[in-house]
Amino acid sequence: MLSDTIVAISTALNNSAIAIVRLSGDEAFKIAQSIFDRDLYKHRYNEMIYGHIIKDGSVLDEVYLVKFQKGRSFTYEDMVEINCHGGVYITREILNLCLAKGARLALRGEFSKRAYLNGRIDLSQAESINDLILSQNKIQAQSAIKGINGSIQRLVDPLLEDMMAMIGMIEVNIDYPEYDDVVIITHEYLLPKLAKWIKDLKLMIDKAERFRIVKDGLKVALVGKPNVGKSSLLNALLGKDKAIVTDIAGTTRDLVEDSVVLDNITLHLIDTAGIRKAKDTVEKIGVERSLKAIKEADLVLLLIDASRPLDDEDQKLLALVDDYEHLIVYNKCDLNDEIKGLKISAKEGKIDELLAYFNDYAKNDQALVDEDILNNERQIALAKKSQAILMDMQKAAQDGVDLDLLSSDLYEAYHDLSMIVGKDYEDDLIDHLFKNFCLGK
Ligand SMILES: Nc1nc2c(ncn2[C@@H]2O[C@H](COP(=O)(O)OP(=O)(O)OP(=O)(O)O)[C@@H](O)[C@H]2O)c(=O)[nH]1
Ligand SMILES: [Mg+2]
Repeated sequence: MLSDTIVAISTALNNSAIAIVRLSGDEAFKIAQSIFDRDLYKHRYNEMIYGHIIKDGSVLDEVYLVKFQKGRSFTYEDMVEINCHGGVYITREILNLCLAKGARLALRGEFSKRAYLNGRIDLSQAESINDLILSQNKIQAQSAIKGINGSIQRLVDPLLEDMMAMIGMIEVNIDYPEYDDVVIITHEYLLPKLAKWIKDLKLMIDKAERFRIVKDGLKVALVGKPNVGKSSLLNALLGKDKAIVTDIAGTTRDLVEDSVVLDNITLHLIDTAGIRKAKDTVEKIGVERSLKAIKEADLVLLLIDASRPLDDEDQKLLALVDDYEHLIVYNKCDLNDEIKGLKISAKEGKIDELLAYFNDYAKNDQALVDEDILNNERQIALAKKSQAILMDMQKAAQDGVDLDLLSSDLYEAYHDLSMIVGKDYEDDLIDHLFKNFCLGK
C-alpha cells in the first residue's frame, strides 16, 4: 500500500559523525512524535528541530529532526528526517524504535519509487538520482544532474507530442470523416512525418551509444592465438602484473578483467584465453569464454604476433572478428618492425601508438556532455523498439496499408517511447527497476 509509512537509514551504516533516519508516509509525523521529546507540531516545516530521541523513558540520542510537508517533500508525502549521531548502534536503535511504533522497513529505492508514483519526478529523473549516487567520475555525475533536471523529458517530449497529435488527427479522420475543417490525413501526409521521427530517433540512439562510452568506458576484449602476448598487453595497459605471463601457449585459461583510466577514456579490459583447438576440458571452457567475451565487447582487439608469419589460425580469427567492431594490433614488433599497421611491443612496454588510438577513440564525443542525451540501456532499448515499429510502419504506409491500422502501430511506438520517462509503465517493471536503488533513497 502506498500510504503506509516506511523508514530506512539513508546514510551508510558505519561509525560516522552523523546519520540520517528517514520516514515517509501518512504516519511519519505521528511516529516521529512518539519517540521525540519536543512538540514537532509546533515547529515549521523544513526547520531543524533540536531535541532528543527517547527510548523507555530515557534519552537515546540528541538529534536534529526535520519535517517535510506532503506535496513539497521528496516523496510528496509527509516526511521526517532524523539527523542523529552516526554510530551503528544508535542508528539501528532509532530505526528499531520507528519500526516498533508502526513504520515498515523501506525496500530498496522505495522513497524514489514513491516520488515517481506520486508524480514528483518521472522515471528518467528517478534513474538519474540513482546514477548520481553511483557516479564515479565527473562526466557520469554531470549527466546524472542533467537527468534529474529533466533532460530526458526535454529530449523525448517534442517527439511524443508530435506523435500524439498525429494519432489524434488520424482518429478524428476515422471518427468524423464528414467534418470539413479537419486536416485530411493521407499516406503522403504521414510518410514525411514518419521519416522525420525515424531520423530523430536514430540520432538520439547514436548519440546515446557514443556518449555511453565517454561516460561509462569502453569494454575491450583482448583476443588472439595463444602466446601472442595478450596477457602481456593487459599488464602493460594496466601498468601492473595482473595476469600470468609465460612462454607456454595456453597460459591464460579464464577471463582476467580490470579497468584503467586513460586521459580521455576509461577502458574495461578483458584478457582472454588464446583461441585454438583446445587440448583439454579446462582450455575448451576457456576458449568458449573468449568467444563470449568477443560478443559482449564494445571493441575486439585482435592481437597478432608480428614475429611469425600469419597462419591459418590467424586467418580464422581475422574472419571471426570481422563481424564485430574490431582493431588489429601487431605485437612483438621488437622482433620484427617490417609490418604495416598498428605496432606495439607489450613486453617492452612500447604501446604509445595504441594509447593514442584509445585516447582519440571518443575524443569528439566528449562534447556530448552538453547535450540532452538518453542515459542508460533501458532508455536506449525503448528508443530502438519505437524506431523499429516506425520503420515497419513506414514500409506498410508505402504499401498503402489502411491508416486506421497504422494508427495502432503509431500508438505502440508512442507507448514505447513514453516509457522512457515512465508514462504508462507496468507495475512489476517498476518494482524491478527500483530494486537496483540504494536503501533509504
Ligand atoms: N619479444 C616479445 N615477446 C613478447 C612480447 N609480448 C609478449 N611476449 C612474450 O610472449 C610470451 C607469451 O606472452 P603472454 O602474454 O603470456 O601471451 P598470451 O597471448 O597471453 O598467451 P596465452 O595466455 O597462452 O593465450 C611470453 O614469453 C612473453 O614474454 C613482445 O612484445 N615482444
Ligand atoms: Mg594469456
